[in-house]
Amino acid sequence: MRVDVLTIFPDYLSPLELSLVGKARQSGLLDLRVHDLREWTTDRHRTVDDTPFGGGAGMVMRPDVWGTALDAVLDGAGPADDVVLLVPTPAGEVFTQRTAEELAGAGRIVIACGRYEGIDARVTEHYAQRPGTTVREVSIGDYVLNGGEVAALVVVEAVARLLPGVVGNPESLVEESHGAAGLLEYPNYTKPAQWRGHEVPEVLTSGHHANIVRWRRDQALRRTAERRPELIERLPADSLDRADRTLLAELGWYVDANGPRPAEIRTAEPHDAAALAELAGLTFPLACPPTLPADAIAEFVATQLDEASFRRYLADPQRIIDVATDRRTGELLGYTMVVLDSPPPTDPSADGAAELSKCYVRPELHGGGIAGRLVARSRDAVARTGAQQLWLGTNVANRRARRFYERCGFAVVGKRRFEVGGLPQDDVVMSTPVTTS
Ligand code: 6GU
Repeated sequence: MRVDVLTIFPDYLSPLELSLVGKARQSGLLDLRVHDLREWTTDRHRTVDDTPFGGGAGMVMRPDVWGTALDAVLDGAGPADDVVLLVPTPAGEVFTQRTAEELAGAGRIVIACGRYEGIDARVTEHYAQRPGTTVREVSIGDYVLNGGEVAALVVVEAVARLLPGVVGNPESLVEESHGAAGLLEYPNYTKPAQWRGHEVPEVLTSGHHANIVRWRRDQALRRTAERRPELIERLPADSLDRADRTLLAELGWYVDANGPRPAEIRTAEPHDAAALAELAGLTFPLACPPTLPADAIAEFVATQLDEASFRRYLADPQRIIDVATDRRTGELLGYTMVVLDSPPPTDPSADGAAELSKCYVRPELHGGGIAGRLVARSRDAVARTGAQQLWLGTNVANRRARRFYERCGFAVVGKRRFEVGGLPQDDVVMSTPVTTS
């Protein structure tokens, strides 16, 4: 690849003689040339700038000097039809790993480093019209530098290491921060295994490859959620497996068809009654066996899951209702309801037992970890009341629910009859001990 850099400080780019980029130049993978802009000045003082039209502080670089210089460099060696003219400026589009990848595919890059208040705007306007030339104004971040030279160093290094043969082991390009996975990279460790009292995470020395892969993925997700939450929001939904979603739920996210969104888990308030009734009416029928007539389900929904019932539940000090909502829109995503001092039918004399009477999540969000977080919160609330166990009944036919509760630590302890619209249904009773964590 051919790269030309134009600057009034050619020495600023001498670091590009070192390290990987220096080697790439020596081996011919990168043909990098640095030019002194002042070579194209014509006056005695080698002037490159002047005062801004319209007034204001600082100086602006003259278009005539830049025009002569760029014509000479662009018409020199290298492909004439696949050139990117790169202009570093804090007012540019943000330079990212995607930009670097795109530039690595260009035939040729010419970098025009401005100083002072920048280059006369007609220069980019003019070269954008040059056939075979793409002009890109790029910023390397939200801060101000004195000129484009440091940005040119950044761009050349980021692009050069993507050129075939520059990085010795191409594998090391695969799992990097800002790579295709869209996550920050997991932390790395090497010998010694003990250093100043700090140990290497045990999983990394376990030899268990699948666990190591999972641990690294968890670390990458945790770091990204903590440091760059906006990157989490850009993850495609289909790139996230169940373990990812469970972890993201712990970290305060839920995943819908569009990807992760921030969620909020809180105690329900009186104003939630209508949304609770709506969601209950939508989700309860889905938990019923297919043999149960629709009118029996409808009667149950109309008498026990209507807005008036939820108002009563919300006012009842013996009940704890928690909700998960979309943090931005407030939309209700799921809820749990616990009834305190409610012994299980399998053990009617049990003291201090609480019933997980409801746990429902919007069907399109099933498997997204929200229910697990809601159950964890209910369990904590129950623990604070001093209760010893949390139990629930779920229809024998609902194997999906049973598997979910098993993952939450519940075990089947017996059966019960549960009436829906006057029709007795077979439920399994599941229970979990509650301890303060
Ligand atoms: Cl590309 N140039 C200057 N002068 N300042 C910057 C920058 C570029 N990117 C961030 N700050």
